[in-house]
Amino acid sequence: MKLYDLELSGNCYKIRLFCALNNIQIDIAPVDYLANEHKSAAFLNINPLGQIPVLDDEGVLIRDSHAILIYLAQTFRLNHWLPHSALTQARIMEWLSFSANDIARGPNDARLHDLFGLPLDIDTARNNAKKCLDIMDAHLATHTWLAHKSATIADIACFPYVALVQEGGVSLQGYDNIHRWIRDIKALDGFIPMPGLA
Ligand SMILES: N[C@@H](CCC(=O)N[C@@H](CS)C(=O)NCC(=O)O)C(=O)O
Repeated sequence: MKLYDLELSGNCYKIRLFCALNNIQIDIAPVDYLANEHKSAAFLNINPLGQIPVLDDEGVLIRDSHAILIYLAQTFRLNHWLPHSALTQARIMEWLSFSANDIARGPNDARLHDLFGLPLDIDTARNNAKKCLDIMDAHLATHTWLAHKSATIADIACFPYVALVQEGGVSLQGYDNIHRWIRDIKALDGFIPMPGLA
C-alpha cells in the first residue's frame, strides 16, 4: 500500500498514525505541496480534488482521510477500531463528520492561516475552533473516548488538528478533558508523533 503524503498535514498524519498503531506497512510517497504537485495533471488523475492523503492499494485509489481509515479498519479486520454495532458505527460517523466539517472549519483553518498563510478569516476560524473545543471537552468529561468504550477511528480522525490547535493561535488552556484525552492517545502502544506534536 502506498500513501500520497505530506509530513505537515494532519489529514495525512491520521493515516500514518493509524498504520503505526496497527503495524500496517505502508510506503510513503511524499507530495511536493509547495511546488503544487497536488494540482498537477498527473496528481489530478489520482485525485480529481487535488488533495492529499490518497491511499493506493494495488491500483485501488481511495481519497479522504476518513474514507481511508474506514477502508484500513475493514481491510485488516480491526473490529475494535470500527466496531460493528449499528449504534457505535453511527456514533463514529458523528465524529468523522465533526472532523470533516467542524474541525476542518475551526482548528484546521486557523492553522492553515497562521502556519501556511492561507487567506482565511482568522476570527471566524478561531471562533469555530473554540466551539469545537467546548463541545469536545464537555463530551470527554463523561466519556473516556469519543465514540465507544475504547479508542476508535473517531479518536484518530479528531486528534491531529485538535492537538495542533495552538498552531492556529487558539489555547488549549482550561480544556482539561481534552488534555487527558490527548495524553491517552499519546499513550497508545505504537503511537508516533508529527511535527508540532511533542
Ligand atoms: N476531507 C479531506 C481533506 C483533505 C485536505 O484538505 N487535504 C489538504 C492537505 S491537509 C489538501 O490537500 N489541500 C489542498 C486543497 O484543498 O486544494 C480529508 O480528510 O482527507
